[in-house]
This record gives sequence, structure tokens and C-alpha cells, in this order.
Amino acid sequence: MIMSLSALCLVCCAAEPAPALVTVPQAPAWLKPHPAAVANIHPPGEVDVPALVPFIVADPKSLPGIVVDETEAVLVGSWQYSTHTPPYVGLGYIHDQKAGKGTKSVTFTPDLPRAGWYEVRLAHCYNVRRATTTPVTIHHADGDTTVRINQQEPSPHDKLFRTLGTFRFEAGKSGYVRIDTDGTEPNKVVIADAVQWLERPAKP
Ligand SMILES: [Ca+2]
Repeated sequence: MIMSLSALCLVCCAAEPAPALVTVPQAPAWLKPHPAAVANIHPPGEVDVPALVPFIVADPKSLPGIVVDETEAVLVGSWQYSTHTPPYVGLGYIHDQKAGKGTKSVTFTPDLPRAGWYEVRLAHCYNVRRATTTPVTIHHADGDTTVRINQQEPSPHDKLFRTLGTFRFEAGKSGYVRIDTDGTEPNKVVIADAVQWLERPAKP
């Protein structure tokens, strides 16, 4: 049987397997995407590094300490959801779309049960497409501390969190962590995922 080229192509294309999707942990039903964020374009399980899927923490409440996810953060400017690069906390993470540098921010405000010292950790996924000079400001009881972090570097705590420092906070909602985008590379994305406050006995 002689088959035309177009018919052969149809057969080949039909036999072509779809890209494999991996199984990712399901976030709890009570967790809803941030209403101000742009929707994710990636279907569940379409990830760039499947080996990092086991480090996803789908339920923020399963983590120790006080955790504020991007779902509860205050967004300034346009931020877009993604789940393409694991790991992450909750539903995923948001990024600045490599646009509007210096005009966007994400602020995470905890409700701390007690005054005292807290180790502050920031969750972000990492790869070469990330900003290397992301400014992160910790607003604590003794003022503001701004650090610049390299979001291309692996996060040392379970490939998910990096420590920003240990700071004194008042009880309640007077402290926060803010991620800004000023001074980051125009062709790299800034990532915002979650922030964790862990009580510590004293200043280190
Ligand atoms: Ca998150």
C-alpha cells in the first residue's frame, strides 16, 4: 500500500505520545489562588524538574512555625501563578513576568503569637531563569533589614526555604517581609512563594 506523505504524517502524529505529566501533591481545597494574580498557564504535573516534586509542601499548615503563603500576601503590580518549577508551598508560586521592574512587590504579614526572636525563612524555587539580586526587606521590631538574594541558588532547607536571618518581632501583625523587584535583571524573574517565621530562644 502506498500512503501519501500527508496521510503518513497523520499516522505518525497520532502515534506521538503527549508530553508526560508527573503526579504532583494536591493542595488542600481551602487554599484558593490569590484573586489578584494572573492565572497559571501550566497544567498540573507539567514540571521542568520532576526530581524536585517530592519537596513540594502542598499544605502550608503542615510546616512548623507561622507560614504565610502568597495566597495571603498583598500584591502590588501584576504577578502570575506558576507550578512549572518545583518545589513550592501550597498551590504554587507567583513571578513578576520579567516586567515592571521596580514597580512591583509582594508583602507577607504574619500574625505572631508572642513577641520575641524569630528566624525568618523565604521559600522560592530556583533555576537559571531567576533573578540573582532579589531585594527582600524584613520589617521587624528594631527596624528594616534588606537583603538581596540569588534566586538561582538552591534553597538549603529541604530545597524549599532559605534563612534570611533571625530578628526580634512584636506580637501580632506589626512585622512583615516584602519582596521587591528593583535592581533585578530585566530578563530574569523574581519569585514569591511563602515566608516562614520560626521562634528562637534568643538572638543568635
Ligand atoms: Ca506558595
